[in-house]
Amino acid sequence: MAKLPILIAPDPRLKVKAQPVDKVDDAVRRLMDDMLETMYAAPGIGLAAPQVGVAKQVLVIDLARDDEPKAPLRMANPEILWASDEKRNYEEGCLSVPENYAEVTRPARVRVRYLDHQNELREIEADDLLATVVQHEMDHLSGVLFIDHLSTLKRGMILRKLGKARKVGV
Ligand code: K1U
Ligand code: ZN
Repeated sequence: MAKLPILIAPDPRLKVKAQPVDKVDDAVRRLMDDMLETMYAAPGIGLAAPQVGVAKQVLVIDLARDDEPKAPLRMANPEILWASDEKRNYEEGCLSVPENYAEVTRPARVRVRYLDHQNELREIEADDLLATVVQHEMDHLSGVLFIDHLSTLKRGMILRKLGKARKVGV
């Protein structure tokens, strides 16, 4: 497994629409495992392939706490089949928008269909934090960042801060 560099906004590769995979083969499985290693090292609770510069519809999530056994979810070509009318607000973060957090409103529950690491078609109903994180990661596959859900003013402030930090090499 390999730890991959994580792209930081406003990198244009974060705005690209990812392509579906034909099947989950050894190369996609390796990407999923490298993404998990990268996510655990960051540390984070989710990661989407565009964040490591790969424009493929692949994401990983692990919501297990430090004192719990690892519980990785590996998804390719995820699709939302159903979303609840009920909404949930959550203060989101993003490894590609470091040190910035903001409340985002999303459906509280979603049913998601995806290919797992063995190329098996699966469906899950996600609620609570899993619903938030899976929607955040699926946004990455469409070139959308959590800051795109904020006002133009707030997004501009965050992007300017990140631009300044990049110039001074923070
Ligand atoms: O960049 C990413 O997409 C990962 C992101 C996932 C996420 C977090 C919160 C709400 C929505 C999506 C992160 O993992 S940010 C880091 C983080 O939340 C965290 C890190 C260590 C322990 C617990 C949480
Ligand atoms: Zn993110």
